[in-house]
Amino acid sequence: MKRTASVVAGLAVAVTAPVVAVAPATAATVKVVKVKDFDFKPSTVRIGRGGIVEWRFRDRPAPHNVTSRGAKRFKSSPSQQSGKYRVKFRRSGTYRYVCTIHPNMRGKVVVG
Ligand SMILES: [Cu+2]
Repeated sequence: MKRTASVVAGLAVAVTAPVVAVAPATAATVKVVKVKDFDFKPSTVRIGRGGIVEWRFRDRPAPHNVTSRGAKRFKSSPSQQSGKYRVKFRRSGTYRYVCTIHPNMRGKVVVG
């Protein structure tokens, strides 16, 4: 399935296991965050366990990234101008993240 392949591609840059997991053939909820106008829209996303957050980079030519704060749980390409990045959140909790290029760009994912 194309969706499964996309999730796996997102996992390639994941640092640790707890946040992401491959669950093939499961129709997981996907919530979209637009990366646009030097902001994450919406900046807070709530999702159930096992849900997927998909960041869509729409701020060309400005490059951005999605990098978890604190423990290194997820990290997109360091300088992304287009395309998307997906993370599957398996455990409950609040996951704060930032664009390391523009530290004022901050968001969070609330799982559970
Ligand atoms: Cu940025």
